[in-house]
Amino acid sequence: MRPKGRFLAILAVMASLLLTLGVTVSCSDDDNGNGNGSAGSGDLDAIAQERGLSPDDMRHALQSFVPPGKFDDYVLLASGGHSGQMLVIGMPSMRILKVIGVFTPEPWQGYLYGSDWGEVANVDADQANPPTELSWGDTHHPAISETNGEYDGRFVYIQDRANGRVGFVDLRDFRTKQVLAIPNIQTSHGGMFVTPNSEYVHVSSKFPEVWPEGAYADLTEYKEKYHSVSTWLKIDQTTGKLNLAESFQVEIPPYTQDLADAGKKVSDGWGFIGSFNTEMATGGNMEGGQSMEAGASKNNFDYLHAINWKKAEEVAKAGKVEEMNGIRVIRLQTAIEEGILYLIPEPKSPHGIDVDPSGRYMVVGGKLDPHVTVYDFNKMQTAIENKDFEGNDVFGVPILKFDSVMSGQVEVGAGPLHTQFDSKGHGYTSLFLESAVAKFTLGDDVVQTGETPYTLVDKVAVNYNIGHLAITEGDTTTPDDKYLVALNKWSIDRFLTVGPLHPQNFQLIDLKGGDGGKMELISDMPIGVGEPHYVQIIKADKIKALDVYPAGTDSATMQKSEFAIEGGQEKTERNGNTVEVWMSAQRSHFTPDIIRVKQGDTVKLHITNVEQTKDATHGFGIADYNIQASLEPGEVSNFEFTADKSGAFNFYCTEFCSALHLEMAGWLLVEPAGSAMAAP
Ligand code: K7E
Ligand code: CUA
Repeated sequence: MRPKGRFLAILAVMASLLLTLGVTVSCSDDDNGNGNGSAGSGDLDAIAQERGLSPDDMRHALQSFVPPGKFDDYVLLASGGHSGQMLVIGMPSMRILKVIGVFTPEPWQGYLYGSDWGEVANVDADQANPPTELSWGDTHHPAISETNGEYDGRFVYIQDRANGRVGFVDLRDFRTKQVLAIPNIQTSHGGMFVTPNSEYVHVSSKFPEVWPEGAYADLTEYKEKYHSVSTWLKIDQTTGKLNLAESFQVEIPPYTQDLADAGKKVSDGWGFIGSFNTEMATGGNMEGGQSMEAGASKNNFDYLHAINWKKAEEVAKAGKVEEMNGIRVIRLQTAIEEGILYLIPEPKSPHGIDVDPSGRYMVVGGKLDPHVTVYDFNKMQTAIENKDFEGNDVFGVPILKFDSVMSGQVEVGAGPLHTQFDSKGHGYTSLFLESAVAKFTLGDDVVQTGETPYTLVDKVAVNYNIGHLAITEGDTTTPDDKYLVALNKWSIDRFLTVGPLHPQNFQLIDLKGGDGGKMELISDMPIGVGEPHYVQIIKADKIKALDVYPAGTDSATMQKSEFAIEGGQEKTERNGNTVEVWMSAQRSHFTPDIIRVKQGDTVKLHITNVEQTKDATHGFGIADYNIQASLEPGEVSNFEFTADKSGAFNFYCTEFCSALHLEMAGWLLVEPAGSAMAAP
């Protein structure tokens, strides 16, 4: 049994916590509550006993609890993995606030269900793989826009690992505004990251692709015909959209490029990409060869790629590029000659590469090596100046000497993958094999706690098989040192069983301010979709989201829609075989509520939600036509479809908007072709 004294001590802590929140607490042990809303410690004791909660459980509950009606301090933007979505989660409560369709149709938002959102995904269609044919993506790494190295809460980008695309979500309304198929890339991994002033968002290839894009070449021609690139997509500062014409790519060797990160502060202007498979293995375990897994793990070192993007930008401006599929490409030879690309040896099947808040240290985890390797950007610059090379790779790219750029190695544990940082000179590395987070010190110029540089100082166990991890404001120049989230691939026995496909698990860890205190795991959050690879966590007050759209907004452009109407301006017009309807939606009716067309007509529908009341969202779904839209207050939605099926089709409001919501309905009457009846 638990000692009662410990319980009372915890209760006293809880009482003082509640008092600071302005809650009246009676501390008398025998006050069992009197029904007036104040809670006696005796109540808490009894509740804990009854529910089998330990003092630690109770403390953790208080650490992560956000009372009903109160807001979270942070917003966590998570990839949804192969669900193709993005998740918006409040922190520390870990309550899901929104699921955003990015590469996947999302009926709740009417995303890719007939309205003009279809255009979002269709613009910039890739030549080889038109995104229209794709209804899934593998969202990996979200990247929040930055100003001076700080998250600024304007935009977020996320890449599609599977199909080499990038999605842009506007944080004014948390909706996808652009899906761009990146030219000359088939699969992507290295990214997303934004440069410290959101000049560019970076994505590099995962596996190399045959060039010209879409051509065929056998794997025997891998070295010659398969190509990789590092892509720098220009961000329009007003709209957040990506502009291909002002973007550029740097060709890199056909290794398998992995995670990437942007330089910051002292290293601003550079980007870093890890790689594996410098062996250029192509598999073939049924063709007399080795599986990729074996072939790609032979070398003791792969290469960290260092790219001088500011120089690349100048070289692109100077026209030393090839125009390929709508983007300027700096070919590999040019990149070498202009000093844009350098390689740095990284040990044993490396994975993550992460740049610390000072911009001086680059940390690489080696999946098969218990160490993290820390490189020093200043040493790297000196080595480049002194041409301190150990030679060139087979493509002629200079390789810097490992010992000249390495600053320290720390034995952190089994299977190090990714690293985050606090503001006090610590790195936190996820240990996939060990299922733990290791905390260690960086170089002595950034360690602010008196601890010895390059030593392991703390470790916390997680459940189980952690991939990424993220710290509040983690990828900025000023991390918040408050919480860390462990993104675990397996949950095994942590939740009720819901079949063999177990949820993934986010675990919230208290960082104790990043100084002396031991890290502490405080809550679990099962994730019911995909594999949420990576997250970024931003202070909630940095996001300035709209409550309602300004009247008549086209949410795809965030401008006033040319089709916007006010109440009383509704109309229907016929032009040849096209019927165009300007409709309004308002609690609890559509006007007009009957649309009459002939089979085969083209129907153009413009629906304005004329309400300006918070949360007065309507939906618009038509039976049997696969059409569904979300009409948020002030929003205009446009549809164009062919009325190819005759019949009387009910349409209705799909959001429970009012007491008479069920009455908010109407008819699409499609008269059979050739019938004598005359639709207006
Ligand atoms: Cu390590 Cu795709 Cu970010 Cu996953 S990558 S873990
Ligand atoms: Cu409008 Cu329900």
